[in-house]
Amino acid sequence: MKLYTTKNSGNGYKVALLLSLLKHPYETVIVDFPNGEHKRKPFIDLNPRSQVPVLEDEGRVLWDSSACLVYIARKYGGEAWLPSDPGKMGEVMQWIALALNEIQFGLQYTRGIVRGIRTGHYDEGAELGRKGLGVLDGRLQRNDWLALGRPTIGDIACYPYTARAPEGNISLDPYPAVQGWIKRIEALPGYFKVG
Ligand SMILES: N[C@@H](CCC(=O)N[C@@H](CS)C(=O)NCC(=O)O)C(=O)O
Repeated sequence: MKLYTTKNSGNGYKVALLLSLLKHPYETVIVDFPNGEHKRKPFIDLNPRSQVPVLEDEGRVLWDSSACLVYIARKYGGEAWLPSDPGKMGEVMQWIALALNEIQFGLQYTRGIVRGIRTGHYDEGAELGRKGLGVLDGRLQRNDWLALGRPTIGDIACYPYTARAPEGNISLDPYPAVQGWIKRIEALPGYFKVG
């Protein structure tokens, strides 16, 4: 298995984190973003969106962190990280939806703007990001995990850019339940810190 990513990609890190929690071996391929490797062939043959992460496994190529998490969880994680029961699967996928909307276009993008690697409207992103944090905090005030009472790929998808929100000047102080959840994720066996 090969994971195409960059050193600082929170989306690539989601995939690496699940593989680490599952103790599944893989090879990391660093894509040279500063030299625009992701915008040219052969990389765009792997992902026409010019983005990391990309996963290659047994001749299959998948782009998007969520697609990679779903694939790995179902293929190598048994029923633990994404159960096959339709209702339970739907519960997990709700949180993936939050990761791909409020968290990506809110927390990921505001962090990118602050770090100078992305242009865009900071205030709009910050508002969306705080909306996402409010939803997470509301859920986590009464639950240790986002779905099913245990860690799932919903937690993994939401974790990296939530934990890094302060790098986008969005404080986690108003979200104590989110802070407790971050600590629980960081205590999971096999967890490793990004970078
Ligand atoms: N929804 C995608 C977002 C992927 C994404 O934003 N990747 C960033 C790195 S973290 C990237 O490759 N950016 C380069 C670009 O968009 O040109 C996912 O979850 O994989």
